[in-house]
Amino acid sequence: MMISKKMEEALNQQIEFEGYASFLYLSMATWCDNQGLNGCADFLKRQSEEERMHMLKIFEYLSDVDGFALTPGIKEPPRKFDTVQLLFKEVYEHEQKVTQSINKLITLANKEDDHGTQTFLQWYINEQREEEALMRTVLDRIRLIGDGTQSLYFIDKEMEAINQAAIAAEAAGGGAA
Ligand code: OFO
Repeated sequence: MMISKKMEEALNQQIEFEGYASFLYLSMATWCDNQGLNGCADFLKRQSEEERMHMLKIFEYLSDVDGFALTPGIKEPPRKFDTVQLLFKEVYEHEQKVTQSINKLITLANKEDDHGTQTFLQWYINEQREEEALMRTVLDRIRLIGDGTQSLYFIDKEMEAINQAAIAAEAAGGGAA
């Protein structure tokens, strides 16, 4: 099976998008680490690894369909964030953008009558549903904790617990949390 140039180009853009997400979350992890928020940093490092895996999956797919995956130049993500609460809001919004981008890819695959790519992209649809649900849980917990004096301590503890639960779910074969 050979992929159309249009589809190849769009998947290469997605490679860049996933790569940027990986760097963005890594940069966020570094900032959290610097603020002493180790639970948040570990959560974001795992998310960063996941995004890298999403990027690599497209490399492999393009190679399977006789396409050419381009290694993107990734623009530097922000280094500083206002608050940890706003940082996680940004993660959620970024995930929503990724979902929109996957939806566009599926629309293109439909137009191109490319059933192979449509099937390949189904994995990303499920992944995005899980990621958005996870990030909504994170935002709900942060909201419930509120902004009392010890809120950063409790947010960090909560993120550590969410991260451990995600690792356990992955180990049990439950996919991305
Ligand atoms: Fe790959 O964008 Fe999130 O999961």
